[in-house]
Amino acid sequence: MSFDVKVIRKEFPILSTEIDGKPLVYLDNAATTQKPQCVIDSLVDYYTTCNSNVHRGAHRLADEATKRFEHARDVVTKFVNASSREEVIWTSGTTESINIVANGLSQLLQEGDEVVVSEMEHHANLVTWQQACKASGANLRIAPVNDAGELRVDLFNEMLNSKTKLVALPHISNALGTINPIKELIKTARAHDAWVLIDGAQGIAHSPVDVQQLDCDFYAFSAHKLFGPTGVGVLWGRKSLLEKWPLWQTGGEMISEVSYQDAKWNDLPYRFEAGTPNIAGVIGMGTAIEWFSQLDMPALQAHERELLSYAEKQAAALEGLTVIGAASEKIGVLSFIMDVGHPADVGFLLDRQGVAIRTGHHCAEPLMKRLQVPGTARASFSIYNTFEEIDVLFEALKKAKNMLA
Ligand code: C6P
Repeated sequence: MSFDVKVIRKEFPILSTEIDGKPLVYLDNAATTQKPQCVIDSLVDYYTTCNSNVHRGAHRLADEATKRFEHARDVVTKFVNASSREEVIWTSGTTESINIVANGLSQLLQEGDEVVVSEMEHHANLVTWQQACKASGANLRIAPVNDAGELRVDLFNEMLNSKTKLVALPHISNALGTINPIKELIKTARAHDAWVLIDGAQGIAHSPVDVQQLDCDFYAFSAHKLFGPTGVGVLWGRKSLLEKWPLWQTGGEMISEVSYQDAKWNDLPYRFEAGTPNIAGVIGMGTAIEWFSQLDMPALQAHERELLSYAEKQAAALEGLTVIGAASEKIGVLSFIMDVGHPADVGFLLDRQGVAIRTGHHCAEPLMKRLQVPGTARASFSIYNTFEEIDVLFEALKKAKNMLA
């Protein structure tokens, strides 16, 4: 299989947008990726041809909607190599996926138990556990990172003990791009009989994920960072654990029998899927993953690595720019500060030149404090970005620098 960035770009209509007459240079892919035409078409097609509720109707449209909806579950099952489709729970995204686990955990934790996270967490994988620990009297322990933004694996290992109930770590840091050695970390955690949740919001689009091989207990991700729609995502969980995990929401679909006084719960995966789901979103996610799966993953990874090293070379040559996050294993994320101005000013001036990046703490405020920066400007690359776009980024940064100086 081969990989041609020009061919890929043609599939994304938004990439031919202009901003104030300049071609859009979209470098905010860690926030959300753009959508290929086939994903947009699948949403339109669902609403145009078979809009209906799933699992309920006694009619043709409901059958077709249910068929497409459940097909998407099979697509995800294969994509992450889950051992059964019952392990794939639809959620509104990574945040809800983590909340389902944290809400259950808060009922299972006892005073003195420990939950371990890291200093590089997105708030979704931090505040959730803070709340679970507060509700139960458990202790939240934070594994440190070094100045390059890499997890201190030695200190993480020392932190685990017989009180560790759950370890929750990001596959890849959103703010810095650091790729964590999750296979090794999961192995250590499981040796202590701790459950492991991997926040896969960034990991899912940048490396193959095989949950059986990883041997974690939960893996959470969103469709929108994987070329799919917003408002939908997945909680993958080990079946034996999900079967006994405390309920999340109650209502329709998650029940098997109801009386005025009581109810019995449905089987997996529906047990965690109360109410009408995001049907179009789920179908669109399935299409996105089918589209992504036929690409050449090693070639995509090589392209992203080349984009990063090309950008890093230009960053090193631009006086006054400091890269934040120098992990040896990184995805295409260039987080930086400039000595002439605040990241927000840099972002504003880049936008005037058609370059879209994200600025601020990237929902990782404690990490910014740990690294002693007010926030960063973050350019994050995806499979459709080009070397020419990186040239435009650095031309725009030079102009921004002159304007701010
Ligand atoms: N990071 C970013 O710009 P949701 O919003 O539920 O789809 O994903 C939350 C989330 C959790 N963990 C990590 C590592 C993430 O990167 C994100 C989302 C975006 O970095 C938006 S804040």
